[in-house]
Amino acid sequence: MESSSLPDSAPAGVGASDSAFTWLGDLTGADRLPRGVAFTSGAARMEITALAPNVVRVRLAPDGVMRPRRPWAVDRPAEEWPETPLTLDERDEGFALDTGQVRVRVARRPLQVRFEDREGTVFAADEPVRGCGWRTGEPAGDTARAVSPRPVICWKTLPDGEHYYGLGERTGLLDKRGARYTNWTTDVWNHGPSTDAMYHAIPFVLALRPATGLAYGLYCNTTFRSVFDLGDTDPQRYSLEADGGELDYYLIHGPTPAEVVRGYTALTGRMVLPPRWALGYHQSRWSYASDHEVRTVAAGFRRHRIPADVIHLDIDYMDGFRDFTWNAQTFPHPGRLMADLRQQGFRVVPIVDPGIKNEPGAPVYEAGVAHEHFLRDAEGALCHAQVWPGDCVFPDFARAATRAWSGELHRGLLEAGASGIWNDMNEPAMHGGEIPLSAPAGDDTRPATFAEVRNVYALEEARATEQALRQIRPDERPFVLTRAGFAGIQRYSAMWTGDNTSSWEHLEMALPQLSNLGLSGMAFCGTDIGGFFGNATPELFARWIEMGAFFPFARGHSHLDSRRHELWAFGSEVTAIARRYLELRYRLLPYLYTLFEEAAATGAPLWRPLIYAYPTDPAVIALHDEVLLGADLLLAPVYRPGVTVRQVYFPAGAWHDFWTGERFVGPRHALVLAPLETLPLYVREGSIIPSGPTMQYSDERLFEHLTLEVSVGEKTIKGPVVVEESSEVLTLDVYLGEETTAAVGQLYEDDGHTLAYQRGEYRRTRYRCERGAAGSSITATVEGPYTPGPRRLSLRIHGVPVSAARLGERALSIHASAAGEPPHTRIDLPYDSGAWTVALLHEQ
Ligand code: MIG
Repeated sequence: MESSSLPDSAPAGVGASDSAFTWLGDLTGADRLPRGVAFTSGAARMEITALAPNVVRVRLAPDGVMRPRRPWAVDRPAEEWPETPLTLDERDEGFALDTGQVRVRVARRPLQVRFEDREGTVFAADEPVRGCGWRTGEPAGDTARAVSPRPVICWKTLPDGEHYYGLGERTGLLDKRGARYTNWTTDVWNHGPSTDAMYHAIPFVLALRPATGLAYGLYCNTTFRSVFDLGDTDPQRYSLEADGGELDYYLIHGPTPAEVVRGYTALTGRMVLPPRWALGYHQSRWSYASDHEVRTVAAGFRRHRIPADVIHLDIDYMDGFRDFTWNAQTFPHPGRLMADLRQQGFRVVPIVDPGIKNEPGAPVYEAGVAHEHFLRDAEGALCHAQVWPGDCVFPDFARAATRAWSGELHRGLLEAGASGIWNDMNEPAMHGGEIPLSAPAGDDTRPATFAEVRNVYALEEARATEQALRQIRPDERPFVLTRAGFAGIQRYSAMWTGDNTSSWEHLEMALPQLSNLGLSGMAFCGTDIGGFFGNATPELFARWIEMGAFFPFARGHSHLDSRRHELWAFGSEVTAIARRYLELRYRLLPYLYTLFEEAAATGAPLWRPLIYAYPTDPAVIALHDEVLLGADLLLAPVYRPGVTVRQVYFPAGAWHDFWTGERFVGPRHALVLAPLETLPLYVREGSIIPSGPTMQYSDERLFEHLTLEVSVGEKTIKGPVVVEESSEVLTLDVYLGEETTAAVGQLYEDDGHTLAYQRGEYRRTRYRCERGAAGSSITATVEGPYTPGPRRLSLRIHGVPVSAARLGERALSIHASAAGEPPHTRIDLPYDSGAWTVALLHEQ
């Protein structure tokens, strides 16, 4: 069975002609609310409230009745946001609500809304002719409309020079202006640049006007199927449209893209810091079919000395594809297998699909039926359809009791030694049957139909899985991987972009796809490295692993009919490239981990399109093929066959070639050499990048408190390890240059696997280099009680030749860079005392 054959049960498109809609009329009343104002227009009611100075919510109920709160995506109730001062001003032409950062103008005839920033720049203005409306007349006859309350729409003016990003998981290029985007979780087989609905549905768009640097976001708060029309039907206006009966959107003002993403993730949540091992390389294939095969793959990594941390088990580990079972012939001793792999530094993540085999007599099925955990249609019959185990029934994850029940079913897998869980097929995907959109779903306290719940099916499943991991192993951070999702999925899970293809187009697509996911709050994302369908050529695979080594989520995966895609399957040249780039990923783990902490704290993506950091630069509006990893690394991957030269755009500032040290001063374009083994990679001048040793897996060589046991006769004495030549080295690369007077960097550290960091058990070290005419000084300051293990320190100064260095009174030896390294001066400190200052004398 192919997922290709699974029908897409999405109803035919919203987006009817204007005549089917009634437009909001004149304002007839206004009442103060705790956080805003309620306006009326005949029977319709519009509530405008402020959650923060830059976050404003607009709700419109055509019949005047506000629907109960749906906490699926926005799980933080309005009352929990801090007080936001709001001034209200009433004039002849209408009302003005002012948060200090945003002014909401409400016009009377007709009732319309527009926003202004402090300079008076108007944005997200209701389009004068239509504005907000709702469908009158009969539903179009498809199931969604028949069962959901009437569709609603809001048209806004689309100014020249405004560009659109985000929208979750999207194919195609970076800037989304000029097309329509449906938000409806779909198993899309063989997707390509013009595919619309994807596995993830994230009804969030980030708008940017590069000319003025104004960015704002619109989150359409409906889990019903919804559509953004961003200048498709009319180049002068855009719309948000939802099958659900209430128009509900949050406007998030920046003015920077970073502030928009921060506001959007304040609303929909942020990730829990993942365990550090999840930042390592993951290896998967459909399917590693036996204990023996898994061991062989694991051994292959160590034999080829390619770093990796995780092996995923696809559906063939199960007995007849039944969740929570093992195939007794092919995986006779799962506990022993996982324990042995752990000895070699490997974790195991098995797949779990939502469908439970329709199998009277089987315990999971019987328990699910007895406690009403499975979805039933409106007539009360169990919904069933074909998935891998055959005929299946489907848990209603929108019910708390079902989540708890399903979560508990994971105990066996986790106790046997699984480290995380992979949720597939959760759009949900099935064939030969469907879950009707009229099927009742959700808790008794929040009854809904499947029309409202389908989009959050994966979100709620991932939530159940994440809760299970936390409950069953309270000392460990959860790791969940999901194929589908909705706004807020970042709270529970990492994601991958589903079934891509081993083609150059799909490699290219990964760049904007992951960029837009990051802008949509989903920082922990990646594509199947090497491509899922089909066979990668050695060249394609080499380019994919070069790029994929920098994916926030780095996993190789391939279809069962494809040729082997393990990293050593393409000959020695590609094996060496895979080793080179994954070794680099592992060396950069201190930098990466610091970025993950930033994502967990602020929602900032790791994988950033250039508009994120350079929003006023017109050259980057549509620049889809370069990305920033954090603030300091610029990647310009090659994604075409036979190409060994590419154009790179350098935004403002100076950039150092990571491999050669060549310096480029932006803004400018340059042609650079990129032979097969080279991913053009640049470091921002003014940065300090922390890195660690090369490792085979993420906790092979930790900067941790190791204890040394010395046996003296009968007695064992325990004590801290002394810093010696063999201790690990933390490297700080300091990038300076002619005009640059300061460089800064950060290192975040904690134990890497528990939630103790949430109670303050971490250390943040801030590095700052001040450059004078004759010399520089580099200072490290620490915050937080966590103490990493003893280590030496290497400072590598790029861009300014150094002739002498001191730590206090102590002269430090300096070393020239070796041949083949980018030119720098290395200064070794005997140990890292946490807080320190090193003085440098420049070569005159
Ligand atoms: O119908 O579990 O996207 O990663 O290997 C196909 C088998 C089901 C789809 C996933 C893919 C996985 C495959 N699954």
